[in-house]
Amino acid sequence: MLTIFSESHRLHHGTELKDGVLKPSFEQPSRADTVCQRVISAGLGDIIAPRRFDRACYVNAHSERYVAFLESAWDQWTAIGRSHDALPLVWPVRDLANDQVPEFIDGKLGFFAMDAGAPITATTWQAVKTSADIALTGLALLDEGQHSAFALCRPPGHHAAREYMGGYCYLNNAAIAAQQAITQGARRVAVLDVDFHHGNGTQNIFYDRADVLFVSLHGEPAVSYPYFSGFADERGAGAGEGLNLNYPLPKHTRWAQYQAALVEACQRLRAFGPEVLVISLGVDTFKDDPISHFLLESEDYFGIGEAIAAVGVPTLFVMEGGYMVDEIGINAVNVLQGFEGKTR
Ligand code: OKP
Ligand code: ZN
Repeated sequence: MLTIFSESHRLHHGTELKDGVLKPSFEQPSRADTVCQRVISAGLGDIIAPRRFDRACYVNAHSERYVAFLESAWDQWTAIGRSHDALPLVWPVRDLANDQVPEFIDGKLGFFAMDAGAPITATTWQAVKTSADIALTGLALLDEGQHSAFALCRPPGHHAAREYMGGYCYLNNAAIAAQQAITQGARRVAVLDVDFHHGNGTQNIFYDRADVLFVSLHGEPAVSYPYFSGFADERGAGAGEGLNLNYPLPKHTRWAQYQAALVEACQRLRAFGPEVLVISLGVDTFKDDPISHFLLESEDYFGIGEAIAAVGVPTLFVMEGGYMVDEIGINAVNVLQGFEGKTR
């Protein structure tokens, strides 16, 4: 399997609030480098650079005004003399929600964000754009006849919705690739999200769509970020009714319980008959992950790959989460090797 990777991801490293204190984010450059090293040491296949794509490829999954905001936020932030990471501090909750984009940057940051977990620095946009281009390059490889590809994206994308960033995510790499497949003529595309956290952004983008099935396995919202989505009764709307499937799982979920949900999810994916399958590949379901609370072991990740292979569709793997442990490389590559038929 080919891997698409760029060192441009290192242009992004930010801060986040942890226990009420601003600290370096768990979402660190070393993550992608660890996974890349494992791709090499495991002999997964060649590593190639991303191609460049036009910004029009990000619009459709996202709105024009949101992409324009991401491109210009740092300049607006520094124009008034600020130099530390740009972070929002006020949000349009429930009764305050309307469709007016504020003029001032502090208002814009809140309007286009779900939380304070997506800091913007001077070079964030360059890294974010390259990450989306990595996913689009992976999709192009499937078009050109590859049965699978690994888009080693960083920053991740699945919390980014049509019009907001959050949870370390800016552009939704997996959704952009899925949308590109549709734009290029696919009638049905499916996205399976196995990151520990609910892929609220991907759900948001495709919620009313009949041509894209979204399926997510994740920690139950009562105790897991992002807390306000990922419930089993969120099943899609309008033409997309029944085409959004959430599998919330309890704290301390282990492989047997996870596998049962995954196998059922994969049957649903297969029944939909997609022409392309996009996987939001997070490995923060691992037992030692510092911000999550499932208990998967490294060898279980082969089983995730096997279950995905059983769907029998050309598959693009898009890297999402997995934090601060050496095993993120092992676990991500175990999924890819499990998909290729290697079992333990
Ligand atoms: C991104 B991805 C929990 C804080 C949560 C944001 C987590 C974003 C996860 N103590 N902060 O889905 O891996
Ligand atoms: Zn996650």
